[in-house]
Amino acid sequence: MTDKSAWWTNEVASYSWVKFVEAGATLNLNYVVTNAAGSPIVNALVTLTTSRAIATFTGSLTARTNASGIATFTLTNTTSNDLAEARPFSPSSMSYWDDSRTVTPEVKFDFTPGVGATTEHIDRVWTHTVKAAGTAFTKSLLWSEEFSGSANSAPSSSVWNVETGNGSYGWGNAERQSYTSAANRQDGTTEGNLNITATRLSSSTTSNCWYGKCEWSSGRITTQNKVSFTYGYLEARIKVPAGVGTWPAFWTLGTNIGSVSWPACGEIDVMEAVGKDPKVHQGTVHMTTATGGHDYFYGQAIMPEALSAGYHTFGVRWMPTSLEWYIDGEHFYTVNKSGVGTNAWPFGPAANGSMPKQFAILNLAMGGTLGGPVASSLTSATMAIDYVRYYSANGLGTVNYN
Ligand SMILES: [Ca+2]
Repeated sequence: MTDKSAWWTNEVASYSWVKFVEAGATLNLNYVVTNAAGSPIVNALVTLTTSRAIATFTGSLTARTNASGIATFTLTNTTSNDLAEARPFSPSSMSYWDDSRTVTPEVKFDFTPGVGATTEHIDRVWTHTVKAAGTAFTKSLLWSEEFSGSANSAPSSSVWNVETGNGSYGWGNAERQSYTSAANRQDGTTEGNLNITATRLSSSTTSNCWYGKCEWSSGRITTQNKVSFTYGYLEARIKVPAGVGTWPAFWTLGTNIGSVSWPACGEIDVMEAVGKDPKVHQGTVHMTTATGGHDYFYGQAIMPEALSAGYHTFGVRWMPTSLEWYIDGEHFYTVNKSGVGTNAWPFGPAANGSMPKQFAILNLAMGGTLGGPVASSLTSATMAIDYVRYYSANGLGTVNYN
């Protein structure tokens, strides 16, 4: 039988046991073979049968029990980190895996031990290959916006541009809101927040959106042409709103967007959440394909409770050949230049040697392609941003005042 005491527990009655294994890591499995009286059987041959799955492992699938009746298997997970699942936010809790999972691919591997022809007692181990942890680094603060202005004041115009209107086709995403400057207000508290508030408009509004009279007002600010960043660690502390149809984001675009357009400029979505999936935080990167099309990669952190229940820090460590996403200091997703195939990588030095620069954007969209239909009962939603901070990471990182 499986020596459960040595490793993990989940669904005791089901004989189904879950183990998280990082891509590239080693998995040790121990099985105990006993006779009907419970005494160990020495030198019994134990054979592992395995499922066909996306995950791959190397190592011997046969072992003999030792003097204590234990057969030990040492298996190396050879699954590519790029194929691995996003790391669950808290691997110590198995509860996420009991929920319906929407992550693809679910990189599972199933080990089932057998002794001789006896298969009456089947224990199985489902391994989930999760992405390797982010690398430890030292942060040094280079720039910050603490939103410590007086109550009801606008964010500093020396740092932030206020964008207004409904854009083209709802900012390209069929969004329902029209942005106004009045939606962006600092709260004057000791903590100092910028509140971006979305408000359902009355039917008498005169503001027009792509679909007719605008249903919502909200806010969007950017640091374009004022502050941008090259590499380093960018983080914001945010409480996202609750409500089906909300779509808050903290993200960046390349400062060369005016010359090369999107997505060639590159886009890093440090934080993106939608109210219809209240426990899910998503990190995404956008770029062009070799033929100039659009491609993107994303990872999710699935939280134990709704994101809107409190503040979280959302960060990205940007290195010339990789991006790592963090929530509350916990790494959950990595995209490497080596993992994007023939796509362009606009996050490293350009062919002419110029350094990439990304500026920051904070906004609260309503509805649209990702936000989905807005709940009819929702009349207001507020995204609170305590700060945006930018650090060098292991000495790498530059603030640009353009
Ligand atoms: Ca603050």
